Formats: sequence, C-alpha cells, structure tokens
Amino acid sequence: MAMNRTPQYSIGAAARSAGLTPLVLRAWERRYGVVRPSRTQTGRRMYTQEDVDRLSLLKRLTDAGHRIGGIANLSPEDLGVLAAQSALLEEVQQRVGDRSREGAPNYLEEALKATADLDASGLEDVLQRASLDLSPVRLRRELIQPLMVEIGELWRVGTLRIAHEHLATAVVRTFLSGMNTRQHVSPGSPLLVITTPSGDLHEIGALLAASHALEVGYEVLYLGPNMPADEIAASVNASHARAIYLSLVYPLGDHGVRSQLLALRRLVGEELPILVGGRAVESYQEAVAAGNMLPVSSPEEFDRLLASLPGF
Ligand code: B12
Repeated sequence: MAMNRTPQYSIGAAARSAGLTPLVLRAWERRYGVVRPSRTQTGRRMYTQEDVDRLSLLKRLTDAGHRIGGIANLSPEDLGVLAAQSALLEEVQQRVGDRSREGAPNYLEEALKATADLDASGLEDVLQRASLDLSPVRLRRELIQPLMVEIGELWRVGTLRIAHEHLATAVVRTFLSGMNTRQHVSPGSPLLVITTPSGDLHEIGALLAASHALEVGYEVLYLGPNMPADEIAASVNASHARAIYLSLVYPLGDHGVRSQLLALRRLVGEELPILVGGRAVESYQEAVAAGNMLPVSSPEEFDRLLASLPGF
C-alpha cells in the first residue's frame, strides 16, 4: 500500500503510463488540480502509483466523452463507479453495434440535416448538445471538422447551395468564437498568433486550432482570416507572441501564398516558431521546408509541437 504513495514516476513516465502527453498532464494539473505531485529538490514533479491510476481513469473517461472539468475533482470511489458504468456501456454498445444504438444521437447527421433545412437555431442546438456530451477534442474531430468538409463536398456536387454553406459557417464561427472567449487563460501563458494568409478566407480551421491551443494552456491572439505577412509580423512584434499558427485551406500550391510564407519568415526572423496546418499544407511542402516552418497534420501533432515550443 505504502508503495502506492511513494513518488516514483517522473512527469514523462506518469503521462506515458496514463496514456497522456506531459503537456496535457500539466494543463490538467494547472487548470483542474487533478493530482498534486510532490517535487524533488530541483523542482521536478514526482508522481505516485495512486496518481498514475487516477490519471489513467481520467484519461479513459475523457476518451469515453466525459469533460475533464466535470470529473477532475471526483473521489477515487466515484471515479471507479463512473468507469465501471462507462465500461459496461461500452460493452453493451459493442454487442448491440453502433449502428443500431437506439436513440444515440448522431450529431453529424443532425447537423447536416439542420444545414440542409437552413435551420440555424437547429444547428446551434446540435452544437450545444454535442458540446455537453463530447470532449472538446471529439467535438472538433467528430463533428465540426467533418461537418465543414461534408458541406464542401455536398456544395461541390450541387446538393447544397452557397446559402447552406454560409449559414453553417456563420453558426459554427459564432459557436467556436464564443467557446474560445469563455476559455480561462492563466496569467503568463505564452501567446500564439493565429490567422490565415492573405487571400484565404477560410477561418474555421484557424478557430479550431485556437480552441485547441487555449485548452492546452496558450493565450491566443486571433486575427481572423486573410492577413498579409507584414500585418502578421507587426502583430507578433507588438504582442511579443511566442509563435504563429497559420491555417492553410485554399488555394492549393499558389505562388502568391508561397511568397507570403517566405516573406513572413524573413519579417519575423529565423527564431520564431511558425506552425502551419490545414488541408492545403501539403501543397506548400517546399516553402514550408525553406521557411523552416513546422507542419501540423493532426491535433496530436499540434499538442506535441506546442509542448515543445520554447517558453511553454
Ligand atoms: C466554409 C467554406 C468556405 C467559406 C469560408 C468562410 C469562413 N469564414 O471560413 C467561403 C464562402 C468564404 C469559401 C470560399 C471559397 N471556397 Co471554400 N470552402 C468552405 C468549406 C465548406 C469549409 C472550410 C472549412 O472550414 N474547413 C474545415 C477545416 C477544419 O478543414 P481543414 O483545414 O482542411 O482541416 C484540416 C486541419 O484543420 C486538420 N485539423 C483537424 N482538426 C484539427 C485540430 C487542430 C488543433 C489542428 C492544428 C489541425 C486540425 O485536419 C484537417 C485535414 O487536413 C470547404 C470544404 C472543406 N473540405 O474544407 C470549402 C473549400 C475549401 N472551398 C473551396 C472553394 C473552391 C472556394 C472558393 C474558390 C469558391 C468560389 N468559387 O468563390 C472560395 C475561395 C475563397 C478564398 N479566397 O479563400 C474548395 C477548395 C478546392 C481546392 N481546390 O482547394 C473546398 C474544398 C470545397 C470543395 N469541396 O470543393 N469557402
């Protein structure tokens, strides 16, 4: 028993055993006090087996859709009960098969239907319900991102009109902006400037990245879309930002965007980390490499890069 309370894990080992990244573990501690590690004389955090067991449970429950803020302070007994319920539910769901889960909400389908019906308040309602039910990561990955991509496809093949896309974009944009504004930012958090290059009006990817960065402990200066390189650089200087995230959605492999990427690198200097993500990134591989920028292809990679930036 005493072994369970002996500080024996470094932050890396504790995070790995619980299936988390050290970044998420630090953010959970800072924001929700999920565990209270002791410190070595040199200030390094040390975790007990009990801490690791608690973190593993919290990780399982957030994967299953619980919000960390809602479960962070539960007693070990209550967490155990919740995990048992969750495991039972998972088993039942697996047996019955996802497709035939009676009454289980299919948020993506509902959101597409509300969009097709030009029902803005219906779409808002789906987003609200989904945000209470899903973790923020799943909300982005399983609803908002596929919703926008699907709307783009249905628009391309002529099933939906521009009006449908505009309505959905307006609702999603307001929803994400509201969510981002409500995020608590700890004083002294490093600042990330987020925008899209001049000529790219697509901003949902940028807003999704902003939500993610806020959740893991960054402060965000969101400039909206369509920013010329010199304006981005001026904002970075004025705000003392630690890094930039550029969302690249459209156009693909465009000469003008390529020159903007290189101009931005020149304007901010060699040292400032510039992260680039979005569906168009692959088409700028050369400029990204020449500008010593960091391509981001998944939320997990975003986590890893944000955690490794100087000053975090
Ligand atoms: C909404 C929309 C618009 C809106 C944007 C409004 C706004 N305020 O944002 C408006 C009406 C302005 C618009 C205009 C146009 N659009 Co448009 N648009 C879209 C649509 C439907 C959604 C865009 C979006 O938000 N995507 C969601 C983001 C999240 O997607 P993503 O960046 O690819 O996601 C990646 C990353 O975000 C990453 N990721 C996922 N989660 C996370 C989390 C984190 C933390 C991180 C870091 C990354 C990450 O993974 C994803 C995969 O790479 C897309 C369809 C689509 N497939 O995206 C078309 C689309 C991009 N548009 C298209 C086109 C053609 C246009 C126009 C040229 C149309 C026209 N003729 O005028 C103009 C161009 C305007 C311009 N100069 O920018 C095409 C582009 C085709 C191409 N060859 O590139 C698309 C793909 C539609 C299609 N299926 O054909 N559009």
